[in-house]
Formats: sequence, structure tokens, C-alpha cells
Amino acid sequence: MFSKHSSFTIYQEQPFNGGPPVAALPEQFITPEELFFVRSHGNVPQIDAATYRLEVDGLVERALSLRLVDLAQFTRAAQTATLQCAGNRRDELLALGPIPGELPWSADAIGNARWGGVRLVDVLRAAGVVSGAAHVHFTGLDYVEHDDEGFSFGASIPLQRAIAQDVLLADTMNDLPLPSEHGAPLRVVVPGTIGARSVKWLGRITLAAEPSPNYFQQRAYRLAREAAQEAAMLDTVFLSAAICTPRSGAQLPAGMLAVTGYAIGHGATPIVAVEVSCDNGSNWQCAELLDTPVTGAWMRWQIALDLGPGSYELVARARDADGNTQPADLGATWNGKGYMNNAWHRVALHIRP
Ligand SMILES: Nc1nc2c(c(=O)[nH]1)N[C@H]1C(S)=C(S)[C@@H](COP(=O)(O)O)O[C@H]1N2
Ligand SMILES: [Mo]
Repeated sequence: MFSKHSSFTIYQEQPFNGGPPVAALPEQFITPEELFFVRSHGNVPQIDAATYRLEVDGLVERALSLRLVDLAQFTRAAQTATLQCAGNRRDELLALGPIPGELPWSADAIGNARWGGVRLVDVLRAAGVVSGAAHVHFTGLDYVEHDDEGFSFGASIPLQRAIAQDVLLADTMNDLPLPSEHGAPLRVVVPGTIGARSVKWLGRITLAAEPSPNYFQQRAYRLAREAAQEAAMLDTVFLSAAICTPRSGAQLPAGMLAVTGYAIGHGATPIVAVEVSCDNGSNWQCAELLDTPVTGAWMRWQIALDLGPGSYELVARARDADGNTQPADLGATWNGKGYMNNAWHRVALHIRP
């Protein structure tokens, strides 16, 4: 089922959820489709391109009902962007306590693709946004069941974010037609924002004064790190870095060891440094950054370490162009849903004599 690599971990068949081996992620700047994680809350709808319509309604001068061929009136645009699920690296948090009903993603719920399509702002301009509109709602054509109710996945982003040039309605991924599990025929791509706002199988765009009433905007994807805190709707991705090779628990021979990984800035701001420690954060060495910094995209990195026999904990942390840093301790990122783990990433190793 679907064009995924044989090494892909399938967490669930229905809804379809899976991710690639983490070690494969830093091999390429652009993640091939067969290694790109899939996060779906409901079915993967098979949509007939001939009868498909994108509805645009709400606080607009004229509601639109666009066929796929009607999208040709808009200028084509392309954007390289990393999508990261808010649940990326939840497996580390699961060591601190149970997180019922959520998937145990490792550092695999992330991928970087080249998306092609039309700009959301051009479609909004064609509909004519009227005053009072402050949020853009997206509704999918999938079917999700929650608490004995059936509905479509939905989300929203602030109008201010929606009108930026980098927000796309994408119909291609890595220069090929968008695959069904990634949202064919049309999906939203909001770079630097949690994956949940990049709605797949997009059926409707609604302009409104308030955020989307959809369960996935109002109830899920909120972050409460302290019990007293009001749980805020998630939006911007947080600065983080992950070690992809070696994997935790590896037993390796002494000598030069290649350590590789990825990092992503706050809101996908470009990464300016990645540092690695092999003594629990007392001393740090700068890793080599492998990619040209691109706003919206991740940065791959590598470093060669000369390690003698013994047990180690490798630690990685990053810094972005806005000077953001990460929490050192996993405990500081704890929340009952296991979202947004951006603590320093730690990997335990044993080097053989
Ligand atoms: N319609 C719809 N859109 C959706 C989802 C979904 O379940 N239904 N999942 C969201 C979540 S939580 C994430 S992280 C991204 C994942 O995109 P991908 O499957 O292409 O990697 O899609 C988002 N868009
Ligand atoms: Mo997600």
C-alpha cells in the first residue's frame, strides 16, 4: 500500500501512519516520497479529479467553486519546506510517563520536500477578503471519527500568516503529482508551522473572524506544559535538533565515528549552529552544516568524533538566526499529549575496547 520504502515503520494501517528509519533522514536534503512520514487522523480519500471542487467561502466578496483546471489561472509557485508533526520525538517523552492515545513517533515525523502549486494569497485575492476576516480555515475531504462523532479534519491559520508568499496550495511534491496519502489532489503547505495546519485533501477554505471550530484546532494540538497554564493553540514549530546516526543503544568499535542529524529553527528560521557534546554538555564541538540555509527548510549536519572505549551520551543542540535556544532537559518539555519535544537530543552509546 502506498509508495513507501520497505524500511518504513507503519505505526497504524488505519488510519495510515508511518515514518522512515531515522538514520536515512540526513542522507538527502530533499526527502524522497518513499521516506516521507505520513500522519493521518482518518481515511486516505481517493478523490476524483474530474468532479473535485475547491470551495472558498465565509468573509469573502464572492464565494468560489474552483475545479482543478481553474487553478491554472494562478501563477505557479514552488517552495522547499519541512513538515514536522507536533508529535515528533514523542518516544523520548514516553520514557517519563504514559501518553495515552498518541503515536510513539521517534525523530521520524519530519520530512523536507519541494512543494509546487499556487499561492494561497492569490486564491484569497480572487475571492476578495472582506474586513473582519482574521483567520483562514481549511477543511479536508477525509473522514475522522472522534468521541462517536464523524467529521473532516480541519485547521486554521491567522490571515496575516496566510497572505505570505510561502503559503501554498500544493498539487506536486518533489516535482511529481501529489501522492494520495500526502493529500492529493490539493493540500495546504504552511512552512514553519506544525504539520497539523497543512491540511491534506483540501476541500474548503473559509474566511472567518475566529480560528476554526474543528476539533483539531480547538481541542487537539494545544500545549500545556504546566498544569496551571492555559493550553495555547500550537502554531510555530520550535527550534530543535536530532541525532540520526548513530542510534541510541549502539555498540560500536573505537575510532572515528560519523555523527549525523538534522535541525530546524523556530518557525523554520535558518539554523546557524549545531553543537555536539560527548560529556553530557560540559564541552561542545561545532558540527559541519551540510545545506545552504533556506527559510522554511531543515538543516542537515555531521561531525566526526574520535571516541575511545567506554559508555557515552551524545548530546546535540542547535541555534537559529534569531538566537533561539533549546531546553536542556526533557522534563521541561513534558506535557500530557507529548507535543513539541525540543529538548537537547541525547543518544547513549557503548564503544567497545
Ligand atoms: N485532511 C487532513 N490533513 C492533515 C492531516 C489529516 O489527518 N487530515 N494530518 C495533519 C498532520 S497532524 C500532519 S503532521 C501533516 C502530515 O503530513 P504528511 O502526511 O504529508 O507527512 O498533515 C496534516 N494534514
Ligand atoms: Mo501532526
